[in-house]
Amino acid sequence: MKFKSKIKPYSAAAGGWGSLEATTRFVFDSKQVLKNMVNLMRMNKAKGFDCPGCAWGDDNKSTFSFCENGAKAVTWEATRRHVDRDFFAAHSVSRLYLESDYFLEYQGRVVEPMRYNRETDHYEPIGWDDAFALIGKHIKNMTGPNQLELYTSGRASNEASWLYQLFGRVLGTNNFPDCSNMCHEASGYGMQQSLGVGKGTIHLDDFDHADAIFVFGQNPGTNHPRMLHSLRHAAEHGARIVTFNTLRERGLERFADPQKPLEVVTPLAGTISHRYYQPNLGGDMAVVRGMVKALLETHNARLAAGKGGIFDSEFIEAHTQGVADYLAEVDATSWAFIESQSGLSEAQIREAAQIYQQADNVICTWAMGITQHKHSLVTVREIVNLQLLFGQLGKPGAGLCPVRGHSNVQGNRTMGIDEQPSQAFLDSLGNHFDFAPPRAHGHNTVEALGAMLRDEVRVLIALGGNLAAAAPDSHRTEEALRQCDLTVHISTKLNRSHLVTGKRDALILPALGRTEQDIQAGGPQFVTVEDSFSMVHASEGIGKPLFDTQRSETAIVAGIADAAVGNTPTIDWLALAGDYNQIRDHIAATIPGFTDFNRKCEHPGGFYLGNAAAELRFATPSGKAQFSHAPLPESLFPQLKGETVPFVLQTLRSHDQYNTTIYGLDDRYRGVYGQREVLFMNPEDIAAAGYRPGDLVDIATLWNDGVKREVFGFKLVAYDIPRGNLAAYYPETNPLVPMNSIGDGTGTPTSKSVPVKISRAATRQTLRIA
Ligand SMILES: Nc1nc2c(c(=O)[nH]1)N[C@H]1C(S)=C(S)[C@@H](COP(=O)(O)OP(=O)(O)OC[C@H]3O[C@@H](n4cnc5c(=O)[nH]c(N)nc54)[C@H](O)[C@@H]3O)O[C@H]1N2
Ligand SMILES: Nc1nc2c(c(=O)[nH]1)N[C@H]1C(S)=C(S)[C@@H](COP(=O)(O)OP(=O)(O)OC[C@H]3O[C@@H](n4cnc5c(=O)[nH]c(N)nc54)[C@H](O)[C@@H]3O)O[C@H]1N2
Ligand SMILES: [Mo]
Repeated sequence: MKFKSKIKPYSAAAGGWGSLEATTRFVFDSKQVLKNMVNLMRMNKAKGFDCPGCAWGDDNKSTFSFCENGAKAVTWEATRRHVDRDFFAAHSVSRLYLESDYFLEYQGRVVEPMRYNRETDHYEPIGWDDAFALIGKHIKNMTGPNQLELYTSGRASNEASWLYQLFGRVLGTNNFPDCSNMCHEASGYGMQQSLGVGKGTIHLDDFDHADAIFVFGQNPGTNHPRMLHSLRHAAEHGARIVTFNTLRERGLERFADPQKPLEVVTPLAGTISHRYYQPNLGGDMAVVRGMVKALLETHNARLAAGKGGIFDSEFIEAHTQGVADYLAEVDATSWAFIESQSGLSEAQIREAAQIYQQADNVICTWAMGITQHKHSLVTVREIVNLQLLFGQLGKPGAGLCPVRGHSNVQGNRTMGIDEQPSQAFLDSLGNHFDFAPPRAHGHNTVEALGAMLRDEVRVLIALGGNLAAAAPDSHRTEEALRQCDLTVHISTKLNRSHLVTGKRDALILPALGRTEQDIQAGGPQFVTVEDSFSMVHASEGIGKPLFDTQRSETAIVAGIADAAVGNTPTIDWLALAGDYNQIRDHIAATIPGFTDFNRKCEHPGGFYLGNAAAELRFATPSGKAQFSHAPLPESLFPQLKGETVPFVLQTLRSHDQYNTTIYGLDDRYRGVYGQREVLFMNPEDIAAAGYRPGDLVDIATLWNDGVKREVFGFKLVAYDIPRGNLAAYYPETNPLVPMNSIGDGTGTPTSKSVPVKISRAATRQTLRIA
């Protein structure tokens, strides 16, 4: 494939014609125009399927409840392109390995189960029964249940993931590494520690009642486009939106609603951000600390003047613990340190604090810019602290909103895809099915890879996702996967993980997608998912599957479980897969909040799972919301023991990708076209280092373990980013993220702060063909 590459800054608003044009181009390109249009119209409506894009909530009000990137996700899935046995016969695995991630997925849907033949280096067809039997055999050959790793990517439905976790636990392991371990772990654990609940506390319509919305480290224009509607709407109603983002992101500046034709053709495009601040990578905890420092001064000054303070003392008194320790820590943090770590001036931080103070109701939202650092957990807790000081919880228009990634990643956790399940959950599972679930914690993603590298893992099963490309330290990750005896990928599309095969066997099992009809023995089935706002709702595919050899994820999981553990006295796996209502009845019996699950699914728009913290009930040891009082980190890279770090690199998404799925080579809002190996850099940094925009550089990680981590030939793009900070796309830069560089208390790879140096590209040594 040949692409014309150019760099051309984008000047229009986000959304608008650009996005309509891009959406229609995708819909019409995909050769299934009619089917695609029908799909789009039903997406996120009361009857139809849940958008497989992001986990933003649905209001079910507008006719076309979709966005450009949701349209891409759907058309990418509902393509007629496919990789069949002829394709695999024509291309060896070693040959395919040289291709780009874009090329691999572009080949289309996986058709039938395939088994790797090491002799010929080709994948060959295998029947479903034989595939299940092979997995069963490998699992029975294991000498302990923890030699199995069960990875999950956040698209899997509640039904499939609940069955999957039951299978693992019946077998005896809690090894459930998942994409969440690389994603929002800090939000879950941080909020759990502070509030006793690891989920967002607001409803979608709280955005209509907020006076201020603070958006930290996320790029909704690309990754949660429907959130722009909520922000836009809030701004129209007078809410002030304050953005903290290292990069200037177009979608956070101006937005024209592509579903409102007038906005697209007139200058009605709305300003999104009232203020836009660009902190250093990893600087947000210092930003919030500074805001609280400024607010504390005001509070104390007012108290000294005999006026009431500005903190919500009643709320603090009634519902929280630990405020004194926290405020002492704030007091002890100097402005000089806050400024140097945040990269913002005291004046900027005071200005943000003032906007916060002037608002009655405040929502804080965040995503990967907050969660993929070493100190992410305490950063999340710092944001919670700020909200607690002002009682911004348990009232309309206020609260905490970690904006999730994958469309059902939150639901997966609710269903028990968790390497650290609660004892209460295990008790309920054990009682219901009369068995003894394993109690010891299992592996998260990085720990699973470590166990593979130590040759402790025999079988890896992946329910969706693309672990080889999504995980850090690509070369070591691949080495890890190759240590397993058997790798099994339950996938919709060809991807890199299929080409990094287990020592003895590798299988690709073709799954139906969210958009497709799912017919089982008991008739047509629907599944359920949970969004970022704890709304659970049904999702029913409407497209006819391309091939009758593709199976639903739930059926595949049941087939594996049946072959590996057989029927237990109380579990008939295949019968469960024949009728998902039965699975939902078991979910109702084992997971809080799901009583009467099947009946509740009939409710259009779904049902709310509830959130105790939002009702000011805190399941913490003290029964109160807990202020944290962590100091700001001395350094973002203590491992480097003071070594000079010339640049900090973040690895992020372009507009034309869904994680490791690359839809195209453009990043429209950032003005990049036809290429992905680019490095965004401050123009003064470019000049100071003696380069010019367009020059090619190599990037190398500075780390403490002697391992060389480099990528080659990245084109410099001058960009509005603070000096010393860099950005480049994931997954091309995953080789740079050290596997042992993880968040404290989260285990999440530090994909948003990689210490690097750059040098002029010596030779262009790209491993993969674009
Ligand atoms: N179309 C599309 N939608 C998606 C995805 C996709 O790939 N494509 N992925 C899904 C998934 S799994 C997830 S988790 C989400 C990801 O959604 P995002 O978190 O928006 O994803 P990233 O592209 O990683 O963007 C991180 C943003 O945070 C900023 N940032 C990075 N580091 C810092 C920092 O230290 N401080 C501050 N203040 N800002 C920082 C970056 O400049 C960038 O704007 O989106 C989900 N939705
Ligand atoms: N450097 C760096 N690394 C990162 C990140 C980063 O910001 N920087 N972000 C991290 C984050 S937030 C996440 S969530 C992870 C994502 O990690 P993963 O979830 O593992 O990766 P995806 O790219 O979303 O997975 C794409 C594959 O999923 C399969 N698939 C798609 N739809 C379906 C389906 O409906 N069913 C099944 N069974 N399979 C399906 C397709 O075969 C496709 O190739 O990556 C993480 N890695
Ligand atoms: Mo994610």
